[in-house]
Amino acid sequence: MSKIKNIQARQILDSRGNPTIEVDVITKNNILGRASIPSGASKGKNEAFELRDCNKEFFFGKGVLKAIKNVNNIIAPELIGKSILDQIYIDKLMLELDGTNNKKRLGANAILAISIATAKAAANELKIPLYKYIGGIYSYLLPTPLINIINGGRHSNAPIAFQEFMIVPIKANSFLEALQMGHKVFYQLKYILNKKGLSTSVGDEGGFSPNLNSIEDVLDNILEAIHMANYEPYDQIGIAIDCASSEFYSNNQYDYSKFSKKIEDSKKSREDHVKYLSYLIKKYPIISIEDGMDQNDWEGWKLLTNEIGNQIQLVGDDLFVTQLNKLKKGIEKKVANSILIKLNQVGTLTETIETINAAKKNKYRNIISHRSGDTEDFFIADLSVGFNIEQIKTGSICRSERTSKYNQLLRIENTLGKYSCYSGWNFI
Ligand code: 2PG
Ligand code: MG
Repeated sequence: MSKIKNIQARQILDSRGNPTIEVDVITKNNILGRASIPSGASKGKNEAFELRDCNKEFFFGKGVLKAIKNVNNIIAPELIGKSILDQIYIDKLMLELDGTNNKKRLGANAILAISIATAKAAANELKIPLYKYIGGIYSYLLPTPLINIINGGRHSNAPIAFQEFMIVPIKANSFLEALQMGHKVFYQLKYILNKKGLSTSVGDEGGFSPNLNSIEDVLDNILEAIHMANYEPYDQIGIAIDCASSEFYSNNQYDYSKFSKKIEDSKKSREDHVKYLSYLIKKYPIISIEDGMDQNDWEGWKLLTNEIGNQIQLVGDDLFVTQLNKLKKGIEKKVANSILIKLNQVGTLTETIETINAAKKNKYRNIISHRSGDTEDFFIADLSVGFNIEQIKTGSICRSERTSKYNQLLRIENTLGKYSCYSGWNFI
């Protein structure tokens, strides 16, 4: 059984050009596991702590040299000599070393980089694909991608209150076919926007960020693209949105005008905001809404879930921050019916898996997710297949940090061959 020989941390850049941490875990047999950590722009308040240097002279304070020091000086000496296969033990040991409830001392970015690099080194050591190391021999499900095509909110400077508009290939025979469907709609949309003289430059997650007039204007354009691509809305392609409501909730109001100065977009009470979402799902083929309500507006979440929770997928992102205790509260209060899984919201692989399992047990759907600032690391692709997770949200079909995940899923599908299965959609 191979042991950890060395751990090395360094600073690299993420897709927004901001610093992030990369860690190499090296075994006695000189086998390498390497991981880099993404970073969010619209972060949940209760996310695990991302340690940054806060030195304004160095990358505007975003440097991660303190996190690197913690890896090299505090964590590495404790882990060297430990078995590479003891993932749970290694994760728990790091939690003990940190000793805080949100990883504030060592940094969730430092801890998670080691956690993921450890799993990768173990898979490499055993010479088995990562997804099989994580999930075992019954890992075969290729997730349905929620493909980002329009970026608003904090992810672009388009005047659109909601953060993400995605298309969901519902009926496809394979992951490859699902991507091809997404590709077709994406380029039809580009054509439509071009023709209207609107910008086709892309936002942080690779979706377009055009100067459209309203949320409904966005949805109309997407619908037009789905039709032009010759797909049946609902039956073949659905729409998913991430309102990222916490970003525009203040003083008990949902203030759409924070990102949009258009006349239609105004301040809405909790009740009116729910009514509007409920109106949107009647008018458009929307099958999933993420963060429909603010992260602390549990009353609003209850209202929304009672109103439309039996019709569509309601996903808690900022609400649950991938953390077991938050998910448990949601299950208890019967709010939302799905959870977004972002490893760096919680900070270790072990805790992430605990949350995934609790969601499965309680019939909440898991959606594995990237962050808006991401890297070329495609670990989440293997994680999703490893646990047969039905959906993945990993951006548009352009920008290499997004396509790296899709490409790994294509590799896995190709390797599994006839034993693979495309997830599709069976919610309603
Ligand atoms: C989200 C994510 C990812 P961020 O809100 O779901 O799309 O954005 O990484 O900025 O939190
Ligand atoms: Mg979100």
